[in-house]
Amino acid sequence: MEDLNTRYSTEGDFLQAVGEVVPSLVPVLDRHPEFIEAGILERIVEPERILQFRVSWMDDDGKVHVNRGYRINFNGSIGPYKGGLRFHPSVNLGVLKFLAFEQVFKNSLTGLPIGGGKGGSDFDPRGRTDAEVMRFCQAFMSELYRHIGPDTDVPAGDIGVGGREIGYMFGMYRKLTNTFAGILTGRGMEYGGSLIRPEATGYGAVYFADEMAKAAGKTIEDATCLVSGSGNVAQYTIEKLLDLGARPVTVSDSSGWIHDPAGIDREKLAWIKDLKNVRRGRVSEYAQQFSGSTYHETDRSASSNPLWAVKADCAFPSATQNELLGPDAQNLVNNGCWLVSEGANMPTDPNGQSVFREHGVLYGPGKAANAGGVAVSALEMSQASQRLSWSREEVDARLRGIMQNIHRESAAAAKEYGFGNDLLHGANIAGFLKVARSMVAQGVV
Ligand code: NDP
Ligand code: 2IT
Repeated sequence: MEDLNTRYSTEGDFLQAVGEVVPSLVPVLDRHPEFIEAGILERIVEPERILQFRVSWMDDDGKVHVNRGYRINFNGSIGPYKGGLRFHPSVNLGVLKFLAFEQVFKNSLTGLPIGGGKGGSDFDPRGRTDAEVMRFCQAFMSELYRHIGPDTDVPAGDIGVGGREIGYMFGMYRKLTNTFAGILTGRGMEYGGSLIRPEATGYGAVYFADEMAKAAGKTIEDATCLVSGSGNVAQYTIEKLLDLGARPVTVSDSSGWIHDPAGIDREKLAWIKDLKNVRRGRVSEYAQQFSGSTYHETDRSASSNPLWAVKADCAFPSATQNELLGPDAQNLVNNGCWLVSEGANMPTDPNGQSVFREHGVLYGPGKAANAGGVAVSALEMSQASQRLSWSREEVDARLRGIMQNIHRESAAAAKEYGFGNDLLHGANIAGFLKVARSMVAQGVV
């Protein structure tokens, strides 16, 4: 950590992600001196390759813009690099390195043959027309296409990259290479996508919550639930919560959040999907649409987010990293919250994690709880290479099985290495072991 802190002192999110894993590995390295001899720890924190490129594009008024594009091939020892693309103004190398590092462990946990990668750009899609987004996606792919392939690296969506962007990028890849190949996941059903991929991250986060609750002799049925975000992950988290009889009462976006004490039902959820996916509006409109709900603007300089101070049983942070800090975790605990399942990547900071640990909150860390998205991406890759498509029921049953398995293996690893019921340590260890063994087997490369 000392070496990393010096070398990468400006990459705070990356240092935080590594810092959350290293303590879990201490007892593992004690038991496996071969990992120390093979320099696994020193190697696993360095990306195998980082690509950075210029993305030049023209807006609707003919003005030229330049953004930075990235793809990180973090660790390919158990399969082709796999992980999303994020388009958001906050994207930089430190953010993408944190996401790619997490992805290595997450992808290993799915039990499927996928290595870890991540990429994206500091392009801001907000307020851009479809034509501008298309030109940006085409410009981005006009460089990325040389570096990806079904057996090399298979990107997908993340913040700011959904079905529309995947479609535009796939079209450009096909034109440039004259091949129809499974080089992106999250594709439309008409051109090689998988049923349940759009739903998978949110559904998976709720399946994981269900597993945690059951293992503790509890249930999320009738539970009041806080959800942050209003994008892909948040929408399908709410949908699955409704399926299981829970009561979601909040959503948010980067401007503010909504509290709807009556509960967000299916009709309101359909309205949110249209607002965010079609009209691309702001959640503030919800309060005008549905009486009894309230809108609160987010104060970015505040040390806590009042969304997490709403009284509830369970929390599903599903927006972005470090959106749930120590004081937020304390507010949740004070109000009796007993379960947190992370749809987002690294939404809870280390202080928040300590509060959950101290108070015995059932805590599903992102790399375990949100692994359903990438797991179904891997199922999309399998279907694409077989040129077959599986039914909704089959993919959903596999997703459910994978989430159960991740829970079981993380819990078992925690116990085996002396961390009790701590799923954060357990997920880190279970994810690490498969990658570390593969790296040892493949020699010093
Ligand atoms: P979307 O772009 O669909 O939605 C993101 C949501 O989070 C929007 O409501 C957005 O608000 C809000 N948000 C984004 N950045 C911030 C910010 N800095 N502060 C507050 N709110 C913010 O992305 P996804 O739903 O796909 O991703 C959400 C999280 O889930 C991310 O952490 C992502 O890495 C993670 N994830 C996604 C997976 C997937 O399959 N898509 C898989 C696993 C994890 P606004 O509308 O204002 O931009
Ligand atoms: O963080 C993630 O796991 C994702 N954004 C999904 C990655 C993928 O390849 O489906």
